[in-house]
Amino acid sequence: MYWNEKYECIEEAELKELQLERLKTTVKRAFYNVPFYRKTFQEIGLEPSDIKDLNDLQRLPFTSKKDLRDNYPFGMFAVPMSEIVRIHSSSGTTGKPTVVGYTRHDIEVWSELMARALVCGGATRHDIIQNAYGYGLFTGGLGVHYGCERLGASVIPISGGNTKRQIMIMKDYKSTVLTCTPSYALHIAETMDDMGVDPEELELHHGIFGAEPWSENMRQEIERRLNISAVDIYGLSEVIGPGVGIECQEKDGLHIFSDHFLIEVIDPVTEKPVEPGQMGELVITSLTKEALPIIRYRTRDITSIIPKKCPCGRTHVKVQRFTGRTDDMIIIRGVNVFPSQVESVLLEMGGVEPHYRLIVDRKGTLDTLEVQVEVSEKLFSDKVRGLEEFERRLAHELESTLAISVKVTLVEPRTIERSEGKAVRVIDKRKFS
Ligand code: DLL
Repeated sequence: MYWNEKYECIEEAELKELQLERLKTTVKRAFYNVPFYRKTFQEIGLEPSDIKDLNDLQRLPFTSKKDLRDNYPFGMFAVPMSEIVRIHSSSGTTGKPTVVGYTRHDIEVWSELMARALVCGGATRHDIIQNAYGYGLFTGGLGVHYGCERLGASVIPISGGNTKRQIMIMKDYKSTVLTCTPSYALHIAETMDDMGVDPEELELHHGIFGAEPWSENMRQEIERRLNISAVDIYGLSEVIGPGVGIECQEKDGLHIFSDHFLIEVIDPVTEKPVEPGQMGELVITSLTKEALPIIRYRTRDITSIIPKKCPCGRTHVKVQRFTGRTDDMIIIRGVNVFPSQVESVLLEMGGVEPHYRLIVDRKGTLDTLEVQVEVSEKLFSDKVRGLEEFERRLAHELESTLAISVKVTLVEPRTIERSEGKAVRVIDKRKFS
């Protein structure tokens, strides 16, 4: 089922034409209204009229998070403040946050994209959607909320946190769709267990989870524990918020809404495009945004283009689920490690809970990686000998996947902090020494 079949299933030639026309408008808007863009274009001698076909995208300069920070708070806006009807900001933990703005039309486009995303993810106007993404400066809460209203579903604007109340409301209001981060979905499932609530008794049937990386194994775990079907939704404040892309019912990669965003996947070092199917950094150009046109934004998110038609009928380009970000990739003795790789191995093994933490440190000149993971209640009650053996097996599995030595520490159930939003998986002590 589609929300907007005309655009979601648009024919390739027609899509390209639309993209080109919109790219030209966006480039003009940026050049004439944002001093930052005018300066970076002029530095390379580029005029908006030089954009003649879609390949010319590659002549445009990149935009980075630093550029947004340098123009803090409103320097990247292409419209006067009187045209701005909403302000959000990114959840960045280091340095100044990045601030983003929306015109009334931007909010309309965003609501339309989120309505599309919800339908693509399995929701209909008959659903009762419990929206447990945080409301506030974070784009998750309000972004999903407006999409639910556009769709005509009943949205419960519960926001994140207060987990027992979430479950009570889920039961009493008969919520059918849950939207939140995957780590919070898992926390809800665990709390349900504690409260003796059986997911079979609930009406919940779909989950739309994103805002952080999660593995295929984690999907299966959440689906099993909540007795639902779960899809992955992607987005980022700098580009619009949630609703840049989402999985369809095929659950095999995320469609990026190509009538509103142009994507490239580049090698982060050479900055050249990689072949379809090859991993690289996702770069996004907005095609319809008024307040904050964004040109070739370096997302730092790692994925690859799936060079196949999707059986769902949507023609928009698909990307692989995200393995992480170039900046949450940890380099240990020269080897690149993503928390999501660790997650996959842990869940594959069984006997542990999907609550884990990576502690990176340096002993002398040598980097060390410790993986702390909670054991299941059952395993924990086994003899210590059994646990030691299990620790060794886990370390062995991790070492063969990551190709570095790993110390595994099994910790008691419920000792790793739970998240109500984005989970923090890595503690890198090297940065503080
Ligand atoms: O996280 C927007 C969002 C809200 C997306 C709700 C999905 C659902 P930011 O706080 O600006 O915006 O963070 C954006 O989060 O660059 C990725 O690194 C990460 N991220 C978002 N979705 C996914 C996902 C929102 N599905 C940053 N898989 C992005 C992996 C994701 N990482």
